[in-house]
Amino acid sequence: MANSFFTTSLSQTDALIAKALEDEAHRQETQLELIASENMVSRAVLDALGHQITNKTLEGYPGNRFHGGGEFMDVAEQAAIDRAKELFNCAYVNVQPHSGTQANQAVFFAILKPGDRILSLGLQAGGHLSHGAPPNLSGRWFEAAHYNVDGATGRIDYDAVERQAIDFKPALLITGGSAYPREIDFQRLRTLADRVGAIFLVDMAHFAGLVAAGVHPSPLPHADIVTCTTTKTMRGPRGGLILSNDLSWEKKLQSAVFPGVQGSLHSQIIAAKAVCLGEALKPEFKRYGHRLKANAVRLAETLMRRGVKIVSGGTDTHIVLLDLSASGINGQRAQDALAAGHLTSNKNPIPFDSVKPSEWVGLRLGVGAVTTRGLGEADIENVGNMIADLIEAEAGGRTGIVSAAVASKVAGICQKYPAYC
Ligand code: DSN
Repeated sequence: MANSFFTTSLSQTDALIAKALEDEAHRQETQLELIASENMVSRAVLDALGHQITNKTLEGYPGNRFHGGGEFMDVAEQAAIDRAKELFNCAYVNVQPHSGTQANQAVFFAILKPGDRILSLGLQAGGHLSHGAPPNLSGRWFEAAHYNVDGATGRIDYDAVERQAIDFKPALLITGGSAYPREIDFQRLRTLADRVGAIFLVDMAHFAGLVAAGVHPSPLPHADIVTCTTTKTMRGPRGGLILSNDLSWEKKLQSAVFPGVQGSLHSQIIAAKAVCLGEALKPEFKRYGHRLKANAVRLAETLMRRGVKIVSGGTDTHIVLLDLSASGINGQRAQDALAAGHLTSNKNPIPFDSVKPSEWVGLRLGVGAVTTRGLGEADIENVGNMIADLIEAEAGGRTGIVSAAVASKVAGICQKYPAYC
């Protein structure tokens, strides 16, 4: 007789959580997701995430585990490693980090000592918390300084970074982040790292999918070590990767992930990473990458035509960062106004912004999820106009009327491009 523990569905056993998941699915189906760190995974990735391989406990690496019964998980993890190597054309990959932040933490554990110096892109300039920001472990255990963008161009001020690096002498130079919308001059930073004797780390969490699709320069020929997530533009499961072309780092990085900062691996996530990396090797992913870039450019151009200021005057990635300082509303009000029109986004600092989130005047948009959903440039232009309408309405105290009209248009787009249902 079947054991009901294994056969009873969630909806039959836990009404509260079943309803929360159902509501979330409905939210995703009926709203347009514009948060730059989000995307939508394939049904195949979802299948792996929900598989009973989640039961498998393993420590160590394929072929060298601390527990028995790992032969099938070895197949999945080795596939993830091999596919990532092929995709990013690199010699070393670790697919076990539970997140991008943990990937960075493992790199620090492998190559730094407490108190060592880190130089990274500042948070307000688009950097990431895990690159030495004061509230993060990396900011407490290391001495961190941050470089900035040029106030006029919104792009990294490489001359200033050079002066700062020569003066600060970091052990680790980091670039990449969460809200920097432009391509980065990896070669110039590589040369600088060599000049000051620093190790060079590129965190490509946001633009990894663009690199994989061949529509963005790869940091791998330049960086000592590269980290990324498999979410965002990679449109895979939540988790991180560490990559390198320099095999002299391999031993340190392997032991820094396990047993350094992590214990047993997340089996279902690694299986899903393998699926996502396999998808990214297919020609369709290249087409996706091209559409992603074209959609981001169209969104930036549409908003600028409507008088919305865009940090750096455009984008080279999937990110469009709005500067609302002249609009009369802050990032939170813009986020709420877009939410009323069923467009999901997040308030964000812009360069030289306040450190208080409640005062930020930026709004970060990303086109990863809507591009996966199928929206093309004409749809994105419509969405850009809706966003401009909502910002103007919020500034003029008319959000209610405008948001109802936008929500109705968004409903039409969502019906035209259904997701999982
Ligand atoms: N770093 C956060 C973001 O970019 O939204 C989470 O990935």
